[in-house]
Amino acid sequence: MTKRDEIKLLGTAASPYVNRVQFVLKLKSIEYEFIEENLACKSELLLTSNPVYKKIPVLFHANKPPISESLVIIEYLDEFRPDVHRILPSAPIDRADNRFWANYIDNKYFPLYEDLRQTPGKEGKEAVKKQILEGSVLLEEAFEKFSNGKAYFGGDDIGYLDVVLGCFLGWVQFGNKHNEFNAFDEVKTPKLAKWADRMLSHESLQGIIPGNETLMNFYMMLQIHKPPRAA
Ligand SMILES: N[C@@H](CCC(=O)N[C@@H](CS)C(=O)NCC(=O)O)C(=O)O
Repeated sequence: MTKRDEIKLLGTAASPYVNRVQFVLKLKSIEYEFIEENLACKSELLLTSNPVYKKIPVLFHANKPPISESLVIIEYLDEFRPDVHRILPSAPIDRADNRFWANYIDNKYFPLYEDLRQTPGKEGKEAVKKQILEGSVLLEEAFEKFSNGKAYFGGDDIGYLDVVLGCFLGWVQFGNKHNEFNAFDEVKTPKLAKWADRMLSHESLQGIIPGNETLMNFYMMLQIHKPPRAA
């Protein structure tokens, strides 16, 4: 067991990128100290440990250099503790395919939710919702391929893409509720809808997916610091 003071995670509970790291630390039974970051007034620790992006999460492992970017961090943890709950598949081609879809989720799919928040007017929002639903259909196809009839992207157990997409589920639900739509539609994306229910009730995600109040506070902070575009 890693000593508690060996690993520190700088973040905030509402961040899905931070939640990913928390999720992998939990899956791998690694103890750590959580350092709360205030994004409305960034700490010196954040600015000096991630001077390139100035974003959370940042992982500190003993006296090694800090590690930034959630995907980089979870892969580091997978290599650091390979004997407990491997999240990336063993074949290089499967790892490449997993990374491709993780990049799609981070660079194309999830940014659409921020776009939805920032886009003014009903018509504009409907156009973004359509793009989200098209993205969900692509993810449904990816799920079919990776899960191969099993419960998770990782097959019988939680894998890399379950962590990557699973940690967005709190925000997906929040987006659904506040925009009156369903991104993981039971008709258009039935397998993804069932997967989402399975993930949200999975024991290892309990206490990691933020509750509504935490999400709402973060959302209000975004509305102030990054207000929606003018109509
Ligand atoms: N690509 C980064 C994204 C991290 C990210 O966007 N973090 C947000 C919090 S959810 C942040 O720190 N935002 C501060 C800012 O944009 O200045 C990762 O995967 O770690």
